[in-house]
Amino acid sequence: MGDEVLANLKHESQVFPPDEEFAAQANATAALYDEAEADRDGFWAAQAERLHWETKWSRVLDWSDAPFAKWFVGGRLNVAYNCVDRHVEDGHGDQVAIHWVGEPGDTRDITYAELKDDVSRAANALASLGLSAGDRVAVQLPMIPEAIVSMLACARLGLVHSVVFGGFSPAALRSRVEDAAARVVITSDGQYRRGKAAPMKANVDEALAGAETVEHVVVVRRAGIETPWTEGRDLWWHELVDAQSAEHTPEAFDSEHPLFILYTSGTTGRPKGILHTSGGYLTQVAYTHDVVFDHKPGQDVYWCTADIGWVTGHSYIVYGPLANRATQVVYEGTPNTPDEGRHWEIVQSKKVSIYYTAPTLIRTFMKWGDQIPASYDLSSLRVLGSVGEPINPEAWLWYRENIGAGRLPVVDTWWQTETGGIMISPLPGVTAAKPGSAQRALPGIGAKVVDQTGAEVPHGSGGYLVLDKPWPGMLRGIWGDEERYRDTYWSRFGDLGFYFAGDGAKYDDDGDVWLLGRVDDVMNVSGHRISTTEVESALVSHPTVAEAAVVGASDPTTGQGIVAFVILRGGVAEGEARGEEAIGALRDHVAKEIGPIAKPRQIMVVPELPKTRSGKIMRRLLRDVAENREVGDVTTLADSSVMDLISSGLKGGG
Ligand code: 6R9
Repeated sequence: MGDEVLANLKHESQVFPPDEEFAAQANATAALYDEAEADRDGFWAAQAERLHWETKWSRVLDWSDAPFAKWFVGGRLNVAYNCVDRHVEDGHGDQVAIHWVGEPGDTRDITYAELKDDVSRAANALASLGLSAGDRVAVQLPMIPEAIVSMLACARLGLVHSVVFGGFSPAALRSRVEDAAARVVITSDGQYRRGKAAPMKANVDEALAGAETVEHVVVVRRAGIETPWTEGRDLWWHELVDAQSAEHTPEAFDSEHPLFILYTSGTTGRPKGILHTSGGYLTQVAYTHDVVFDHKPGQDVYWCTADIGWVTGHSYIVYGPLANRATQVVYEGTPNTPDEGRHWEIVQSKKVSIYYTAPTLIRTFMKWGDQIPASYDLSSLRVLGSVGEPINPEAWLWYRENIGAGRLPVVDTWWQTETGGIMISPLPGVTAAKPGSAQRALPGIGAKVVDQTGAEVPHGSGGYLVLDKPWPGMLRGIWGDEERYRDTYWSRFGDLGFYFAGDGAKYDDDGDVWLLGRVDDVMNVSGHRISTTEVESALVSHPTVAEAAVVGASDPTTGQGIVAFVILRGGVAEGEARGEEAIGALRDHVAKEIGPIAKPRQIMVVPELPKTRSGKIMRRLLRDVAENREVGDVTTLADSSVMDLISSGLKGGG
């Protein structure tokens, strides 16, 4: 296992205790952990009271048919009513729900009262197409208000939405539409990306050629570009929706009524349609959005930079924040349009107080330079969040220092499409934060690090992350594939009943959890388990390195050898750093930071790293390069030309 090695790996020794003033006003308290431990069902019942239930549940959890859970059994609610109408009824109709910022500079402020009207009209429109509860609707839209309105309109009618990221190919959309047998697709004529209007509807048409289940395509006019049209099937949003009544009475659905399907890529084969349901999911996202971000309705301005095509957008743009009556920023475009200060300009002008983003973007900001955020007024910020991959201590510290004025709480939130909501995270105002660690399962959540046999590993050791107790936001299955659900998540540890997350993790000496990346990203060098993430962290902590990706390449003597791909920081002359000497210095630096065992066999300087559209580095492709193989399937890359750039750069530059 190499546990000794892990135990010896360098820990970031800095700890940041919570600010007293912050702690005094924090939503979370240390007592929550004990309360949840003493009576888990009672704890979750109390969290469910955050919502409006048309009929109250009779039982908190039914786990008798594990791994198929039922939460808040017998309860009935309408998810959209909880996210919109009740805030209007409570007298907050004039509060802004969404400060929308379009990429070209157009803006829209939408109050809760307006959102209620918009969602009601859209629900009436979908109902007029003959859709009824349980039917599936695919949504492929850019980050425009209609995306959120569409999701809520589905929820209001009990329709199951399947949002497909706007950057996905026609083939990817088609397989998702077919798998879910969607009856309607909602899309737009085009989308703005880096200052240009790119077609979207044309791709949808390509995807739908011969797709038999789709009766209608509803098209939002966003880019004003010429759009191919299929008479009878295609309908303009503004013609269909705007004409509808703004009155719509929401119907209550069973707590376990399906809310959405969201496809996520597995390690192999076709994407899995992760199924989420209503009452438990909404309870968990509302609870976590409240305690993890310390959200104060009516006071905070919240901004999650994810796209609604990913689970983070579902749970922390749409359902959690709206259930909690947030005022939030929704931004349509890329972070460097028109320039690299775009996010900070938005924080400054909208007075954003809670900012939630991904490590890959934080490292990009680092690469762009400290002077960019420094030239904006970021004093409205009070909580910073991170999600999507392990955040290296260097990026964490940069984030706190440069965005958080050296004092704001940073919450590193671990969770997955499958978990529905945040599972492991510090609590601001409660937790003494450690840069790079997600630290501890939230109150009500059970997580453990175990070895191959399922036995919990001692402090200072690593293994697999498992979730050992059911949780309200958990996936209820894989759409149409019960067996795959059992096999993928529940079979690894036999009868122990653990959910296998697919992530490696370790406990530090205090028992705090450090995520080490996907299990398939954990390298095995001479029988020692070394995380790609820790080597990446070490590399990024060197002043010449902006971003690094590390893979384990097969090696005849050691099993795997460590191969690193690095992007250099702006100021460093390429020729200079490419030299033998500079690469030697980086290898020594890693040896110094982690130990000689972690010294990369090879370091390659590259201009870009291959990333998926959600910003995850595709190490599989880098392994192909490291092992001198032909590069594999690049279709899920955000930019498929990146691999050519890397390969040609290596040939050219040696
Ligand atoms: C929310 C989301 C899930 C995978 C997960 C893990 C990685 C996400 C993380 C993190 C370390 C964090 N991940 N957050 N790893 N620290 N704070 O990203 O969902 O797209 O399904 O990805 O992302 O590997 O297993 P999803």
